[in-house]
Amino acid sequence: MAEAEQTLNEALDAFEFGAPVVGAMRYGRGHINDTFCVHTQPEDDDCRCFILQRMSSAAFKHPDQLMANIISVTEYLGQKILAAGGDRSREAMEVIRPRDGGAYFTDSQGGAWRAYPFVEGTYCYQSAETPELFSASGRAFGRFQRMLDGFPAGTLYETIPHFHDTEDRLARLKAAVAADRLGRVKDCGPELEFVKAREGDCSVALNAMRAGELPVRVTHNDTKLNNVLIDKKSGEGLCVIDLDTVMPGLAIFDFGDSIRFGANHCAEDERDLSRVSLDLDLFSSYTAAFLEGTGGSLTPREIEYLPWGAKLMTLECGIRFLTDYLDGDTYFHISRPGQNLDRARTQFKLVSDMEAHWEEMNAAVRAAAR
Ligand code: ADP
Ligand code: GN1
Ligand code: MG
Repeated sequence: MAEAEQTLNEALDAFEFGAPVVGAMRYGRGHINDTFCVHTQPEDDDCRCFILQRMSSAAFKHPDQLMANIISVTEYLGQKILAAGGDRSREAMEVIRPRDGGAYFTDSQGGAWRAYPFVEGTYCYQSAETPELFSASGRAFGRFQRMLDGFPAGTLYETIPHFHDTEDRLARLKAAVAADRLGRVKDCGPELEFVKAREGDCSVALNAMRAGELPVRVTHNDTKLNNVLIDKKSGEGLCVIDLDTVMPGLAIFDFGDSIRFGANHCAEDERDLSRVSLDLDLFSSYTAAFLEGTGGSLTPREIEYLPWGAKLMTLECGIRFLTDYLDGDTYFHISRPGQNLDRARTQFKLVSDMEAHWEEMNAAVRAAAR
């Protein structure tokens, strides 16, 4: 697919932003969609911003289903927020319909675009600068899950089939190795050995789910710190964004993906692996905050499995980065060659560190649950 800039003007024309558009530029640090911040200038008011996104065609094969999910989830959350006396316009996403009244706009090259109001007065962080900030994100993701407790899960489309099916992710890595499309397998010996030694781990949560020990809930499934907006005034998690993967899933995976991304002090693509480690203090504070946000809705079994959620989301993400590296970087956006391999390496280093601190992680979870 061509650069999103080629059809940006078509997309800008397709939505009614309420005032003349004075600019649009690339925005944010997401790995999947092409995101732009649109500036408008009302005649006698301050400039207003909107988010305009071209949805990734590599990730999402059915934009109609994706948007149907997002509209029903945001409307459901909106009702809950209003009922609780909250601020609907800031605490939940809102879909702006294109002029033709559909849920999204299709450009002349087949690209699917959507728009949201920009949630003003918030920060979006790429790393947990303080434990308080990380805790705020944990409460927000926990609360998000609790708010969706009564959502009719059967009405949701599976926007990315087998998204957190770690066994399937492993199988796809093996297929990429077998294909070795770009001759990159030779660069990945230690990483492939690392995964091979943990093949059994890939089934731990899925086995517990199949055995009925872990319930399937409506979950976010992509709970990175940069997928929650933090209120500038209160420092609290205000609005959970990036709802592309809200689907039936495991609570421990929402917990785990936040730990993977946030409970360390390095970027996902850090090359100096000696700097990559699990920060147990951040782990503990996030655990307490996430449990607080879920409001006691997790079962004892789910709580017991939280460390597995962290380890498996990290292992799985490493497997996904490695697979994409072998496939030729077709899924995750990259800004330099080798970035997906570097990302895989940080994930595996983090998994090793979790294994080295497994008892402490379990003790921290028990302490937070007390
Ligand atoms: P991706 O799937 O590529 O991660 P996101 O939906 O997470 O895309 O958007 C990318 C970034 O854009 C976010 O991390 C955040 O910084 C910003 N963003 C997205 N939606 C909004 C919004 N409604 N208000 C403010 N910022 C937003
Ligand atoms: C992607 O969309 P974004 O950048 O918030 C990915 C996640 C990965 C993450 C790794 C839909 O998240 O699953 O864990 O990158 N999202 C999708 O940083 O694949
Ligand atoms: Mg995102």
